[in-house]
Amino acid sequence: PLVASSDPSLESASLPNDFVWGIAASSYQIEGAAKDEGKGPSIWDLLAHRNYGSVSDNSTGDIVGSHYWLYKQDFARLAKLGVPYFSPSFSWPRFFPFGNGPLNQEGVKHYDDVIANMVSNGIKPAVTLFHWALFNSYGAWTDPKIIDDFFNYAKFVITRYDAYVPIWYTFNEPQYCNWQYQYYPAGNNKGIYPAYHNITGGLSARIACSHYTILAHAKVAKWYHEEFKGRGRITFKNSGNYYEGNSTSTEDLDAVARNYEFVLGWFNGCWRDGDYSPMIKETLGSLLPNFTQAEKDLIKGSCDFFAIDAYTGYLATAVSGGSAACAANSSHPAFPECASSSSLAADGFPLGPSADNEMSWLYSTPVGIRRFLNVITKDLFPTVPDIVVSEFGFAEPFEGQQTKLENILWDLRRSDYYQGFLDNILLAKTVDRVNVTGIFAWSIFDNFEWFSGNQVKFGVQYLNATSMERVPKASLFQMLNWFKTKGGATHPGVGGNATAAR
Ligand code: PNW
Repeated sequence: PLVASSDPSLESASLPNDFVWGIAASSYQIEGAAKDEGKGPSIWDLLAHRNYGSVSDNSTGDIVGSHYWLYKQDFARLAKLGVPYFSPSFSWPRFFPFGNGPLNQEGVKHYDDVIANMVSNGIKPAVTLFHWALFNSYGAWTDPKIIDDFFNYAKFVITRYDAYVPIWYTFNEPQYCNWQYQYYPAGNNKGIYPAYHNITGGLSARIACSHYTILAHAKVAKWYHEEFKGRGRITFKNSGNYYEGNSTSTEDLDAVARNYEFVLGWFNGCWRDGDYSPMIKETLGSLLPNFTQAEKDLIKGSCDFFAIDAYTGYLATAVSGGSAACAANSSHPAFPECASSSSLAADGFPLGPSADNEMSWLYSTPVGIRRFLNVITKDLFPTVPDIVVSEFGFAEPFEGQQTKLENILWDLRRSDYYQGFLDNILLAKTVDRVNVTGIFAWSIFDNFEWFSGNQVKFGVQYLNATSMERVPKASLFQMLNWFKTKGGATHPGVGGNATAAR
């Protein structure tokens, strides 16, 4: 039911030339060079190496595509192809190997060159400060001490590169320190975000991690707004998906609302009154820490636009016993979300074509994205001025699972997903009048996919992990052609200079 069909209004629809688009990635997932040039160990280095078995194929991010060494080639190709934006993340332990101690000059020099090279290739950076690359010797995001460490790192990076970076994201998907499925069933305490592999997780850790993440974002954003007024924009990347009721029963609609509040409402006080959503406060009661009035003032207004990594859509169903009963009982297994979601429709069929087998959460549901943008900007957070889809993407089978390279390069399921997704973004903008101002495809080439390692391929380029060669897939040309037809930002040509001003 969420699969795209052709829409006559697409014929004439087009994008303005300030519509931001490009490709996204994250440091640990593409850089490799894990032990090189003074970088400290991050939680993912530790997890992949020490908690053997955590990553399903036992692979690590030690090498991946060696973007750390090959960024010049990567940017030259993006420039040739006419991609106007690239959204990488920087690795905190490359700047501060021990989180908060001495600065690593080799890391600084590296990112100086990365920014300079992007600029000279005419590519605008949209930089994420924290995409789960974190040195951790204490409780990470469950310890309030990290707020100042993050602030220190963020201040350094933003001060150094702000002249070249129009978009800053403090955090990638803070929802990940929180999401229920990372911590249940009990015993699965290998959450990626706060280095839970050595901390006993559970609800109190989720609550602490969310709390300090929100405060750290707000602190950085406030400083940025004061220091660099009018230069660029700052926000964080949400993770969230579209929900529709499995039926129109009050209980199922309540499950939709609970899903939205516990995923998006938890973190987005910046668009409301600086506080947690009333539903969260009511459900968690005294388990939830309070923000002081000064903190609420800091949080409110700390986001310049709404960014969301939105990949797919689900049907929401009330949990057994009912959401209200669950919310009143903190020992209920589904507490505090008290909602469940499914990617199967009532007839038992998936809502859309499914992705690679390890990505059980990912279905191609492009109509969902159109509706989701409407829900976020009109119902949930009406004060949002504009929304950027900071990641979308689709996984396909890997070599070995599907041995023919030609089938990997001729990635028809991904191409179909891209077409439907982009069309529905355009419809949301032109027909529904949602102010969507940008979109980033995940990812530049086949990356290290966290717990799925090398078994899941999201790239718009195939990566030959032996030769390091990148080969464009059909979906990349599909996206480029789509923007050629529909408009959006264009690449300005090469020749900029990012060293003079520093
Ligand atoms: C994003 N979901 O995570 C991350 O930002 C990337 O690092 C990652 O590689 C990419 O998506 C693909 O997985 C998500 O369950 C993980 O809806 C899971 C979900 C959404 C985003």
